[in-house]
Amino acid sequence: MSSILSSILPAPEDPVLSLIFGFRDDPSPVKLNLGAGAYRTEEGKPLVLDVVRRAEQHLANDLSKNKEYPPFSGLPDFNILSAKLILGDDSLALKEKRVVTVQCLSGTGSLRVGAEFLAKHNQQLTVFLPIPTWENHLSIFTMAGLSVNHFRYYDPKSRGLDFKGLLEDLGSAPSGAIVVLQACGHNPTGVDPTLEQWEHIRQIVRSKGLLPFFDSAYQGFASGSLDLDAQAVRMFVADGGECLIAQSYSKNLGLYGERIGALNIVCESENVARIVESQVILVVRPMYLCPPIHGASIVTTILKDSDMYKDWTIELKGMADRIISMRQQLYEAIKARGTPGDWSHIVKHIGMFTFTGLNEEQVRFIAKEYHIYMTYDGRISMASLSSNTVPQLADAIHAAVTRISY
Ligand code: PLA
Repeated sequence: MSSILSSILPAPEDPVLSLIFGFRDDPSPVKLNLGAGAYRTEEGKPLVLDVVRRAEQHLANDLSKNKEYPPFSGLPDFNILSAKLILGDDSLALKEKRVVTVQCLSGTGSLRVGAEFLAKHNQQLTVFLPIPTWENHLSIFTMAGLSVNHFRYYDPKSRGLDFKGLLEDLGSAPSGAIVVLQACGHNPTGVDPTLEQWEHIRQIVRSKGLLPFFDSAYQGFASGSLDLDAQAVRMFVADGGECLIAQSYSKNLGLYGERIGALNIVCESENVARIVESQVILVVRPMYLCPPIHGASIVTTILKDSDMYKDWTIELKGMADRIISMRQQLYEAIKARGTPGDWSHIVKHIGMFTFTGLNEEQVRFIAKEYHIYMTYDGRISMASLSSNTVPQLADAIHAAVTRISY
């Protein structure tokens, strides 16, 4: 009998996986993984928020809850509360009922459902991604059938925003094209536009008739404030124009494995929203019928209860502040070693990640000699560092920079 499966070629080597395997197979007791974008405590452990434990206990004790299928678009309360969280309680778009919200499999699932929807219904099938961006964006949009283009975002020289390049590239994008913008805590660079720069971006996006698709994976995790981190999104929604927003609760509620998030589509009228919702459901149903209920129930319990909500904001700020203090500690430690170069970008960057500026050779050297693992583009997760591991990383960076030239 001829085999179909045995003739399949292996997938190309994934740099992220080779990093994970490298870490896994390293026998060193001091090995440190800064490649994964997941929060760790000062003790290097994964964190389940207290408020999440409380919500889960509350759900377990509530015998009125059952395990029926939810609607295709997810739990209605979850959707309303999620839309309010990103758009603000007083959002005009919400009052005018022109926002469609669909519970999805976290940020990735929300992006994919949005991409499939746009591939089916948007006239212009080109999507513009920042250079660089979260690497999965490319596959998500390509696999949905959209054609991917890029716009300049990061300037390696200044280790900041290439604002001029960004405006030039968006200024020459074709009308109707989709533009992916990260709402805050840009992955992998840690570089966000200022509010003033966002306003310029908004003007160019609107004047060129582009469709903004926000990826909001880090709301509250960047600045420590849910409202501040939503400012860019709210600025676009306030002008009355259309946009899409993929929301994730992986980082801000630490619900990584629950796969809980939402896709919001802001339309120009209630009537359009109703039609859009009917079509989004046609994307969802053949893929996975309806989303899972547990993560959505946890989020709903917390967002509904003012005490739990308040406790969440405190725990969230605690995580964001710890990350910010890791930036300061790492910067001071590198400075104290007299490492050549300007390292102030470490404190200027925001969110979970920093683009260190280390090249691939330096990254490999650090893994081999110091047992510290990061992605080959030199990205480190600040959320995986602790006061104990900062000196180890500062030593490694110092050695890499002084022994291997840029
Ligand atoms: N959007 C951005 C910008 C992200 O960085 C990530 C996760 C997601 C969406 C998707 O996360 P979610 O589906 O859990 O909501 N990026 C991680 C994870 C943290 C990964 O790629 O494995 C990262 O390390 O880049």
